[in-house]
Amino acid sequence: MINPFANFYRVPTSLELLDIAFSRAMKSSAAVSKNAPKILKARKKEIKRIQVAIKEIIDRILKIIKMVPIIQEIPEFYRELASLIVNTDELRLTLGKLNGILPILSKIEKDYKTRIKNSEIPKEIAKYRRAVFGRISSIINKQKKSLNYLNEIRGELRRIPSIDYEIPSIVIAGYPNVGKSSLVRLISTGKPEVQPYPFTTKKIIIGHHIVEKNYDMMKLQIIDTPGILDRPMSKRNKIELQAILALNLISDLIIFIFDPTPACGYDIDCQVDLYYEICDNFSKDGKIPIIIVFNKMDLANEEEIQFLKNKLNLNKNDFFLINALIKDENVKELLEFVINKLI
Ligand SMILES: Nc1nc2c(ncn2[C@@H]2O[C@H](COP(=O)(O)OP(=O)(O)OP(=O)(O)O)[C@@H](O)[C@H]2O)c(=O)[nH]1
Ligand SMILES: [Mg+2]
Repeated sequence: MINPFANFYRVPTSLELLDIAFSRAMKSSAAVSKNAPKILKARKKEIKRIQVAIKEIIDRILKIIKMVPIIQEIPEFYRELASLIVNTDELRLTLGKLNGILPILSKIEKDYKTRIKNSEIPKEIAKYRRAVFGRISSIINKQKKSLNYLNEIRGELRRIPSIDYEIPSIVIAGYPNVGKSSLVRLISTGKPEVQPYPFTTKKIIIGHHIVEKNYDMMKLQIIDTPGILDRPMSKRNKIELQAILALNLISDLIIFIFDPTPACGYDIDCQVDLYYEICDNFSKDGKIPIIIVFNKMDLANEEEIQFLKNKLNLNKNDFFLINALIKDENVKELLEFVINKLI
């Protein structure tokens, strides 16, 4: 499904909104016969200006409101992810405020139309129109913050990746700095940043892996996630919680990556505890397979591998030992195993 925020385009500033509305209004012309009395011409001209200005603003505000999806109506993954990235309550409130000015604008239009219709003095009519423009300006200027806020958050929401619910998703998870993004780069079209320090990946990134099976081409989604620390859920930050969200809501299979060496900077016990937590919470009673990968085999010595293996009570065939920087036989074996589990 395409990211529901994909159509959240740039919002005009309050100044732009007023500029457009007033310049359109002043360029407008009312259809009135040449021979009509002066007072009638003045009424028609000013009423038209008021109508055009208010319609322009109402249309543009409605367009803004419509291009933001209703948070409660979008799929849970997007809803939860959006609420980790921005304050969705504030977003809802902001749209509500914008919506709230529409009836006020309509009422101003109605009130002043009546006044103009009842006036017999051309100067007074022009004064009424100027009064309307003044009221519009003050209403829209009060929305300056709201409009700016929408522009501030829209980029982040639009950058949420689109998930295809029809194709299998493999979530790569583990402690920070263990080599998750390196593996995603190696086996998919996704090109997340790789750095020798933790928390390089700060959001969910999706790559694809194409598989040929029985002459059919199939796509898998390979999902890179931020590193997660072994700590209570309530203590996890919004970056870690994005990884938890992917594990919980979009994984068909999880690859859990361990770094058996000291290179990642985190000790084995913490990584093991996190692994067990993920098994307990996200394997969905075994329906979601969790594949164990020991990474950085080029750095790991025999003792480090044995130590981790013993900690997890594993046999030789229960895990894959890889170097996430090289697509060698081990990585190919891992991929084959994963593909057979999924399709
Ligand atoms: N020697 C060696 N280095 C590796 C291997 N895999 C990853 N690295 C290095 O480990 C560091 C971290 O790699 P990333 O792929 O960014 O790790 P990550 O798990 O995505 O890290 P975060 O996004 O911060 O959680 C980088 O310097 C990588 O080059 C490996 O198999 N062998
Ligand atoms: Mg990463």
